[in-house]
Amino acid sequence: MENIEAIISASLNEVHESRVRDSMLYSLTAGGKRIRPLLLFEVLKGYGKDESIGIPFARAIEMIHTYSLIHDDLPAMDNDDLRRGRPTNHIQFDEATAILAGDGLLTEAFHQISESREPADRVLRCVGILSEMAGPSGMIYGQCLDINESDQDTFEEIRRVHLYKTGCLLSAPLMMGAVLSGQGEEIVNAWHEVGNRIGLAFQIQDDILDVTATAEELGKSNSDSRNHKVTSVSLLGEEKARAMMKELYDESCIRIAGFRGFEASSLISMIRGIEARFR
Ligand code: GRG
Repeated sequence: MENIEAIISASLNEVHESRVRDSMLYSLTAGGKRIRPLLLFEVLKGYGKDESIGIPFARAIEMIHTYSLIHDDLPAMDNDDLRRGRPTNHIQFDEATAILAGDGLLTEAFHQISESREPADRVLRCVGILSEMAGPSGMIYGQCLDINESDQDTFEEIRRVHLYKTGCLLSAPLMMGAVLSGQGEEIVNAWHEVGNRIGLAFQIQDDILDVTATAEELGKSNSDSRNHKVTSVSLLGEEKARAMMKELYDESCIRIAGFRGFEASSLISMIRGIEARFR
């Protein structure tokens, strides 16, 4: 299989040339960490499947993630001007084009999945998972809670925002990897539980980095600190937040090691790598 950058940057080869395609490609190839597609490939590998069957799904998840970042940076949302070390999409292009680029990435994601030649019942289940995890009962629900600050006075409320806004899009590739490997619903749900823990840990870590790293190191604006947003760090303090993050990553690795028929070592080292990330 080609490397992840080649896979992602070829995603739009069949799309009509236009300003919106340029804008989609600008954000898609801006050097994200590719955590979500890599998680999908790791699950397939752990179950002994040919990773290349995951390519359309890996592209789809990275497209949806990229669209969410483009829209999150818009003036009507976080109004940020730096993302993945570059000007945000609406700064580089314009607001209308950035909105279209996000819409285009979301729609094209499902077109990519339609190109899969895996068994139709598995492909359909993946469409269900991805649309639920990204949609109004998933990431969009989390974003809706996030922009209503009255919903965020306690850690329980913040935890709910994290679970939906961040956890759902990290659970989706784990769950789709399990479906494409022929696992049943019980195991798919167990992967969802793992994704919830990784998602919470990942967002707590993001909150810690928001106060401990510079925008230059992060490649994005420290907008939460700047906007005095309630975060896990502002509610728990850095030390408690760090302890909780570690516990959640540890728990995820223990659960992964317990999956029957799954060779866990490579995914566990990936998760330990995420735990050690600086951006
Ligand atoms: C506006 C539709 C819409 C959704 C917004 C995902 C999201 C919901 C907003 C993005 C901002 C944010 C802080 C999301 C939490 C998840 C997170 C930490 C995203 C950054 O993911 P990384 O670190 O990014 O994987 P890269 O750039 O490496 O791909």
